[in-house]
Amino acid sequence: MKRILMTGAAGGAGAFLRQELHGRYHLCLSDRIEITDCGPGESFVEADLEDPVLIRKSLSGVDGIIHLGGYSVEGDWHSILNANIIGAYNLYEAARLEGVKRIVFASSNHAMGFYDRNETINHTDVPRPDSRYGLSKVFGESLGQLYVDKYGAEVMNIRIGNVAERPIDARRLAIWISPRDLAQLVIMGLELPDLQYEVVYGMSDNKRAWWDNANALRLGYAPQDRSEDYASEILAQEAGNLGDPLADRLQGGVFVSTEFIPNPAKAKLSE
Ligand code: 15L
Repeated sequence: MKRILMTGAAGGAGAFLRQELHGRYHLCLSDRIEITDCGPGESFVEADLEDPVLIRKSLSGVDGIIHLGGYSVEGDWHSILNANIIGAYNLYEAARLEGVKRIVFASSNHAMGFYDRNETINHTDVPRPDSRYGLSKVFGESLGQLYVDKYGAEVMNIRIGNVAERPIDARRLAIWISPRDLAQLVIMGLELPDLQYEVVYGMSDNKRAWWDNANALRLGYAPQDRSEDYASEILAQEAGNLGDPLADRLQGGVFVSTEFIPNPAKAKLSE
């Protein structure tokens, strides 16, 4: 059975993927917080992403990596820099040194959040990050491209929308991904023969999508779940909500409108 290192395994996506991937791989779970509920086929491994020596140790005997670690929402620059940018670099570098080629990177829709919801974008569109967090995901994706081109790594970047049991609001009707659909993409990233560098969108079969996920479908993705099944209930719940015009117009939602300066020329800049 393949041994797979899962960074950030104590987070929400990690919890879903642990359930979905159970029995398929031996999962070496790492996080800053010790994971104490390891089941059969799982073990905890200490690997702070900011500590290159520990990360290298955690990769011994590993066949592939699911990199979920780091900040999964907006944060201050220092935190994002250390956890997401330096952390991702440390992981890729340790993987190169240990000869671990296959990496599935949990990128995010926030790498593309400044696109309008009227636009349908695909894996070839240029990034438009909506936050320091989104910017760190653009860095992580490009880091993968560099390690593929220069060192022969094999990388799948999944721009995850929102993973949950069900979509939680109108925005998520476009970007939701069920745990089993996310697991399908992760398995493709770990097991597809001849993978070099691919970018796919992490969403289920969503009628209201803003993304053309042709690249994932070309690679064999066959999503099982559809957000539309929840649409009438969610839209009825939200009917009459005033909302935030900018967040409601652009794909990244409140990640776009947070700290947004409507008229930079006239704004008094604060530190
Ligand atoms: C993300 O990238 C976050 O990790 C997640 O917490 C959600 O905020 C999600 O995006 C989203 O856009 O809904």
